[in-house]
Amino acid sequence: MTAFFPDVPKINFGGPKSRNPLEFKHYNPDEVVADKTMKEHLRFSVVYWHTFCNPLSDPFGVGTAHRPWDDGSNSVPNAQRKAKVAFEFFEKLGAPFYAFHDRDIAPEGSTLKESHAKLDEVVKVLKDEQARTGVKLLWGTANLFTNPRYMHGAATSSNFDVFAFAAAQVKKAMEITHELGGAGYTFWGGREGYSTLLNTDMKRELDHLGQFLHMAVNYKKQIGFPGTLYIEPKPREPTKHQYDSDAAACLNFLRTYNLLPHFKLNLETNHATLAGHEMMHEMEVAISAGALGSIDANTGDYLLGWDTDQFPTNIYLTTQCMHCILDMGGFTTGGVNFDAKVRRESFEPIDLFYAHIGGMDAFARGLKTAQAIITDGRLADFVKSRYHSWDCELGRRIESGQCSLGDLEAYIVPKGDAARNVSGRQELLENLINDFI
Ligand code: XLS
Ligand code: NI
Ligand code: NI
Repeated sequence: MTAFFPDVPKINFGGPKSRNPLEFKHYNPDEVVADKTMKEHLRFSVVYWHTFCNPLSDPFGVGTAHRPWDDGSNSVPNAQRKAKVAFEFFEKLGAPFYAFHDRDIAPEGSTLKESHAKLDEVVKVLKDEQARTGVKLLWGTANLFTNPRYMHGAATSSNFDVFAFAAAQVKKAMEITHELGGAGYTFWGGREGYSTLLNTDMKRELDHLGQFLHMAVNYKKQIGFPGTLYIEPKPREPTKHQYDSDAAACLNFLRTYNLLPHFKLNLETNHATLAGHEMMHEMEVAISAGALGSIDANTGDYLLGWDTDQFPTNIYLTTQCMHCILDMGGFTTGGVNFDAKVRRESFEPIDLFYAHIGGMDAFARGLKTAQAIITDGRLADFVKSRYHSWDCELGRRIESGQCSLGDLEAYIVPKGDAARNVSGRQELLENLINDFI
């Protein structure tokens, strides 16, 4: 292990009584919860972009991040060194996965060909480091939003050449993801949306996006990439109207263009908040469609209206997330991916450790709490019994599509009125959850 973080030892489990900020209090990777170890349940992943590339700037000031290993150049050796820093971080933290955009890991060249070549130089180092440490790639993606060429979007750009450029960039990003054994590949819409309909042919842009994704599906088959393709919904930011604004909008888009069999969703907490939903709502929408793949674990600030991407520390939130995940039978290719960044004031390298340790502990507690709620069974029993009246002959006929309005009229008219309602007991259930937290 090289020593870019000389003051940080391997992070171990110290237990709930530990007061050492460089120990886990709750995340004990080998501890079994129900049927699997915590490590297998949670599949933690560190994001390259926020953790190793984000200078911590904001609209009012330049970056504050102190990153002694970064010489500030756009050179390949600087990127290769950063790759080693990243793997020392993953290893010390005990994170089994990581995720990147093409432009996080290597600088962009002056032509696409040059950019591809630079990528290859860094991928070699990533491959060696993966082999050395056993850390795996959760998913890769292409950055189709930072470069000014993408001002009008990428797959929805009004400029055909930009569409072609984006396609070639995705092709290469899929290739390197495959080469690195990635478990998935993500499409976040970036600038796929619009600011004003005065200059926008919405239908034509959506048709282009549909075809773009079909080409990606075909290429996945062509190269034999076994990973899952994900779409990551997000509303409003950066464009006013993002096409992939929330889980329901994504599912509708995927169904319209016959893409649903090929994609799952990667849901991010802060994006749910911006869409005016709770994360749990987004997760249930995806699960109902059999399309929840992975989560970008972070949290927003309810007083700030933008994607602040903070580390999740709220046990109520992590419990809800893990309850959904356990209910659907756990992750397959997905994981808990910390798409989160330290605050601008937390500029020292060690803050990156504190942030991730806290997020991992919060999810470990969420996992244990959710499992305890499931084992207890009262919550699930309540929901089941709430629909008890449907467990009748006519109910079964409706649910299997074999009932008419006339049948229902014949049933209800002799009764005169519907049976009395029973309480939804929201407060009792909220108290029940708090018994476990
Ligand atoms: C931005 C998104 C982005 C994706 C990957 O808000 O969360 O970081 O996760 O492109
Ligand atoms: Ni994200
Ligand atoms: Ni985000």
